[in-house]
Amino acid sequence: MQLIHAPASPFARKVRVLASETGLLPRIELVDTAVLPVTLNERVNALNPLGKIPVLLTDDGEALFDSRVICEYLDSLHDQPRLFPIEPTMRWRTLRLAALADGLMEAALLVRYERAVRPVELQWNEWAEGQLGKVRRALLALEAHVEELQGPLHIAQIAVACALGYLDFRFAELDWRKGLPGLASFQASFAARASMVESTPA
Ligand SMILES: N[C@@H](CCC(=O)N[C@@H](CS)C(=O)NCC(=O)O)C(=O)O
Repeated sequence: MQLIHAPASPFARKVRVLASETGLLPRIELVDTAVLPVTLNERVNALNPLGKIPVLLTDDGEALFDSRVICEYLDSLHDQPRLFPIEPTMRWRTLRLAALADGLMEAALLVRYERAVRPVELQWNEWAEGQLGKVRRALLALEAHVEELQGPLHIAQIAVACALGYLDFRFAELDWRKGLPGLASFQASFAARASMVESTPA
């Protein structure tokens, strides 16, 4: 399999962490690519009409996107405990938490694009602040549900850790740990896992 990714992408990092945790990483060739909303990447566009990474090329020749679909696909390929829970209550709680983490990443990424890619004279600070409001509310909600991040490994732990890792990477000035001791403690422990260390964004 091939994973079309970028080292800085938190969405691609989720896939890499899941692959590492489930022993699938040796079966995946990592293919680095640069993707920005303002530059054409013909290869990515041909594989994913949305022009976004990650994209997984399976051994059957399928191009899978987005990161949620790829993670669930990979979770069907190993014989360890499932990272997408099957028991209904656990499943919907976990997927809701993972969606919150993904939404946090999306809002943070949009602010990154606004500030790092959009010409300064076109930047819209109120809009960026609105996105950062989503980030802050998501952080508060994650802190309130931090007990759901305990216990056996599941997809929401991975998604949350990658979202928080992205804030550390691109938004250090947010100082997200302030006032969020539960989340800070979760991240301190999760970030030490080999899967996280080896996928640290650069
Ligand atoms: N919902 C998608 C989001 C993927 C995404 O936004 N990836 C970014 C890189 S981190 C991207 O490819 N951006 C290019 C663009 O928005 O045109 C997923 O979970 O895979």
